[in-house]
Amino acid sequence: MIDDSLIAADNAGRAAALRADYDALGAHLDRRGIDIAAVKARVAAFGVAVPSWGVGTGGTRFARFPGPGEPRHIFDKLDDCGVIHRLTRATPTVSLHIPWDRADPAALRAKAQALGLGFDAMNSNTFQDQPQQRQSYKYGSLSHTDAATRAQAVVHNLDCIEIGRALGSKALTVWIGDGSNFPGQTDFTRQFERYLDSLAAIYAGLPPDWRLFTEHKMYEPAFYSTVVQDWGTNLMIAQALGPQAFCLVDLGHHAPNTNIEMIVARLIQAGKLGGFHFNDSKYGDDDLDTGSVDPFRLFLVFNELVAAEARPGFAPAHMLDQSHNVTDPIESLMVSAMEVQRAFAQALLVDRVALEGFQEANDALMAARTLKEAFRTDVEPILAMARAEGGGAIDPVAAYRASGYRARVAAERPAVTGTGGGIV
Ligand SMILES: [Mn+2]
Repeated sequence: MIDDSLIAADNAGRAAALRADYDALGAHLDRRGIDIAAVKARVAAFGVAVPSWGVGTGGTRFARFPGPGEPRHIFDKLDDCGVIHRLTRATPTVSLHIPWDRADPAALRAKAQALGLGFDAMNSNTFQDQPQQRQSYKYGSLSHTDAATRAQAVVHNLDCIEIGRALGSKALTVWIGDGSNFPGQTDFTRQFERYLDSLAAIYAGLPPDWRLFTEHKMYEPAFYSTVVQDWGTNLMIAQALGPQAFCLVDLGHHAPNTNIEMIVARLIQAGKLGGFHFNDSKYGDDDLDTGSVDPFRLFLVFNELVAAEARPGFAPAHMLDQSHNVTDPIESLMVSAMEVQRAFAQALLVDRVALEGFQEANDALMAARTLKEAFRTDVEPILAMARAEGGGAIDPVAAYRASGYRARVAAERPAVTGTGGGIV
């Protein structure tokens, strides 16, 4: 799909400048007592999962504007995910959404293997009705007042686990749209109790080496209240279910100015941080590209993650979860994966011994300066060198545009003309 020779040709024109920049940064970091090769090795080993739905154009509650060459099905989506990983070497796994991606597991495995991809967490969908579905999710799923509707939603999640087992996945992320749109519409406590009962039934079906992730979301699609609205509720769920249950933090699902990095620290302290949905947000929700609005916040989140690395069994899952309405989704996902790597690399540069010293001495200015020194460092040569040495592109967007991939798949895949809303 992306010819090796094309990447090599594009890299050839950039290699000398990259080498010079990398060597200069290496000398600079050496003076700070940091081994650039060690940072590069950590970056090269760092992967973030791509959500299968991310390679399609998203939408808003107003409308969806389909782009050219939209993937028709999961196999097209895997092709697009393969391109992202081929060029960035940063996205080795794909996260599937059931039932959108339902297909023969053997065929899925073969396709993914051919593209050098694996499967990340499975995502269940009980927020929309499917053809031939007996009970409707209009008024909720796992927390629905009707027992048969709740049971149907539980069975769907167990089905997702079965599919995931066949694919080699090791985690289930439970998605719901449950909540309310009017004060008084639901009883907060009874609704949450029903949700916890349903989740306990799902948790009981979890293989011993799997993790279950729940994600808090302040609003949307229910705008008055959502069942899992904040990290406190999320932590209550993980603690009620047991040791295989963890909290997922979606950076966008917080009120503006919320101190997300402190939430991350709290969940780490409780031993319940499961992982992330990366994206960015200006006012609310989760639609903007990772690192596009507030890269400093992303860095501060990674600062907590790197600080927690020494904890036994600490292995958070990383996934992008964003909606692309005005860009080519492949380009947005490549740039976003690199932004995640950038924040990770910057966090690796924090002088933690010095930072702790300044904290203990109450030297606020020097503590803040220690973080800023890491954040201000342009780590692009490290990321680019890691990509190049891994067989990827020094400039993935440039190589992608030179490849003509989008025009090629647009010729193969029929144009989508639907005009419906399409938020994911
Ligand atoms: Mn999310």
